[in-house]
Amino acid sequence: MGFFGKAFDKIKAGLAKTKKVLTTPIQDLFVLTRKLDEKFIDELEETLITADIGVATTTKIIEDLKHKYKHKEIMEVPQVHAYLQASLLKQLQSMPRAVKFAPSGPTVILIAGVNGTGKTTSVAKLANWFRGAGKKVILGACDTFRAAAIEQLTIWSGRLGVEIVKHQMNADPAAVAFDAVEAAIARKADVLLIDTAGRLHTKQNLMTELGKIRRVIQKKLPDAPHETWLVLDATTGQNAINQAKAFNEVLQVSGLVLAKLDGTAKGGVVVAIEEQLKLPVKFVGVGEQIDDVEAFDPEAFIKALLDLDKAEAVAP
Ligand SMILES: Nc1nc2c(ncn2[C@@H]2O[C@H](COP(=O)(O)OP(=O)(O)OP(=O)(O)O)[C@@H](O)[C@H]2O)c(=O)[nH]1
Ligand SMILES: [Mg+2]
Repeated sequence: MGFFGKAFDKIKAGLAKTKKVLTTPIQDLFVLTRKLDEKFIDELEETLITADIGVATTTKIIEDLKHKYKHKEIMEVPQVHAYLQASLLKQLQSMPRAVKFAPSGPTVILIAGVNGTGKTTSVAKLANWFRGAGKKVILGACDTFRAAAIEQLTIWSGRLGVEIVKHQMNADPAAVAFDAVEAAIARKADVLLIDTAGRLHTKQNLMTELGKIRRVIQKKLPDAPHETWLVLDATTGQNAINQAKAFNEVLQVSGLVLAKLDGTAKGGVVVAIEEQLKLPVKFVGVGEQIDDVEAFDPEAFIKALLDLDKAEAVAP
């Protein structure tokens, strides 16, 4: 197993790394000495926006809080903290988060996204993650756009000791996908992860090509791809919304991989992205190493976002 052997501990440890990279302004607001008043609520509103929780979610939470404050249902700062925790958790828990595995045969997971968001690295990390969960994994190198892309995934497959299906540069990516599905069936793989070339969501011909990859996969396995994940760069901000809309049109995206969460202090972006896209974040990327991926766990995330370990002292 070598240095990849720790994967399963990682899965069990939950969002340990996410917790380490998350430092949000929300954590600083809840101090013992604060009194609950209009000023506090205004500050909370500002802080939630600053933490990238998003306008829609923030407005909903603040309006509701103001109502509860007015009717004396919430009178102290620790109650606000508990309320905030409960509302955010409720929102995140309403999303279907678990990986949807095929009832039998290989589970095909198609990975897409704009250039440089972290697709290939995420494919490698996910391969390691699924393998840690006892799955037999195979990779499909459908980014045939650059020779370096095929090489990058080949190196990962070698390090991980998982099989890879690839063609030459400039080959039809749909043909590679077809072969990869065939190989996954033949080798009795549990999970096939398909890497695709980065593409600008506004480039119609490239988006059409993605649709073709999907249709060709379906020709071989009618209920595949079982999952289609859009990789978003957590540091991107609002443009992620436009990307997701365009990819969703050609691919019926079933979930998000939010890479580079370690590159932003605004972990709240997970909440905003889900609220706006109505798509679940299934995994988060928290670094460049092979084990820097975590299944997104709302409870652990909220705990980290609101720094609940520290807040225990403040709790009622
Ligand atoms: N800090 C950090 N860096 C990441 C993460 N995921 C990917 N990267 C880095 O982001 C850069 C781009 O990653 P790739 O996986 O090649 O991105 P891609 O989407 O496959 O890129 P294209 O195929 O060119 O579209 C690399 O330098 C990665 O190491 C992450 O979770 N955290
Ligand atoms: Mg790539």
